[in-house]
Amino acid sequence: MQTPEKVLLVGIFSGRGGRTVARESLDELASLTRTAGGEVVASVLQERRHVDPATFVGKGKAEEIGELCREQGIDLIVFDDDLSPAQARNLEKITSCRVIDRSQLILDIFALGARTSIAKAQVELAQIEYTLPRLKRMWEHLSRTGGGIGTRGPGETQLEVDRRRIRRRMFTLKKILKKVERDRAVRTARRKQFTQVSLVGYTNTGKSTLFNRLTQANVPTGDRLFETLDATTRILRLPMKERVLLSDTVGFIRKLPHHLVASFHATLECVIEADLIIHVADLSHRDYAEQIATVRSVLDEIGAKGKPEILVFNKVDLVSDESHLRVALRSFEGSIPVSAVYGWGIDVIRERILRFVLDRKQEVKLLLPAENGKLLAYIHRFGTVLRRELVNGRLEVVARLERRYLGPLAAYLEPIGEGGGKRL
Ligand SMILES: Nc1nc2c(ncn2[C@@H]2O[C@H](COP(=O)(O)OP(=O)(O)OP(=O)(O)O)[C@@H](O)[C@H]2O)c(=O)[nH]1
Ligand SMILES: [Mg+2]
Repeated sequence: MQTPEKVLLVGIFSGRGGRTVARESLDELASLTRTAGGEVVASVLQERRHVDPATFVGKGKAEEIGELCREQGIDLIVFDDDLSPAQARNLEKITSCRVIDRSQLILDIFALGARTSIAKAQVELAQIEYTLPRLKRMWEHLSRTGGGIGTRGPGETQLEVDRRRIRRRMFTLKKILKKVERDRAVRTARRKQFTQVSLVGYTNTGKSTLFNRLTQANVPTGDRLFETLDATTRILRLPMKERVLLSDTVGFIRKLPHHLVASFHATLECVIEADLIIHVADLSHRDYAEQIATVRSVLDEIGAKGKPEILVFNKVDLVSDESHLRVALRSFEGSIPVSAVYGWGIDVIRERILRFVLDRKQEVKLLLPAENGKLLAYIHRFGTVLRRELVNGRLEVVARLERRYLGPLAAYLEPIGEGGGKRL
């Protein structure tokens, strides 16, 4: 096996309270680095009110970092915040070390983990969009500093060639992904009658473990950030003959690169289209509240704002401090404590989903004429048939349907029980 690259992490903060947040973010950057196969040797946290436009941390600090890299034999420096192409270039020059930022690291992890063709195409698109502006700056820089006869021409030509090639590739990838989305749209239209429920949450909170628990699926899980990069959808059977579509998908993280969010549209579609969101948080993580806030802001960003949400606190088996659990449940009203691994609280989730489904539906009694093939097919397609019985040559059906599907059945509605029929 290859020896892991030795990595130095760099973060900045400003003001009171800024240090704690930056420290948490740096801890997370360390997990990301390990996920990408690096070994974190040291980290530098600097207080800084304004970033330096040329070197981000300031020239003096950059030189200090360079010194540290030489002493510790460091191969790679990872900055916790986005660097401009010029900053990255200047830092590499001063430190004589390879420099990347958090976005690049996350893109790298996604590239490592992408297995399906959709995930691969999405990651490649995000990477290209990240690289394109940097490529331009890089070539501009080369042609400027190189200068003189004989260097400018080929440099510029090469840039044009590279750009053209990359743009062509971008076009192809977008076309591939469009087609995937079109195919999905057709499938979606077909399954529209199902209530769609989507598991979302910070990365590594146990979404896939919970998904497998609920649906007996076999999605890979693991103690790794961004284990899941695709979307998987299964039918979830509920009590009272109800069914919904449940999806598991990619997790979120703070400072998620915008290019990734944009190019992962196909994977995030199940979240955007969901009628209900099951937000999975990891109660054993000390930053769980901050993670919940991050997930909610990413949901806003992808256009899934304001959807009904059930908040689930997973991994309660790891929490020995009861007051920690009490505080969480009190701060987040309506949240459900569970353990996906031990199967605790799973029935409560099922019941809550069922309640959501039933709230949108209405139980009706219908008296159908003898010739009822089409009507019956419609009821089966859009509703849940609870009972059927032949009464004087006509078919009596008790079914549960969402109100929006009751229109075409209005003429056949019968009163239920004593209180008379439910009005439309
Ligand atoms: N102790 C404990 N561990 C859990 C529980 N649920 C999940 N895990 C572990 O947490 C890790 C992450 O689980 P996953 O299901 O892969 O998490 P995920 O949210 O799908 O993660 P990503 O796909 O990477 O975003 C795995 O090692 C699981 O075994 C739980 O209830 N208790
Ligand atoms: Mg997962």
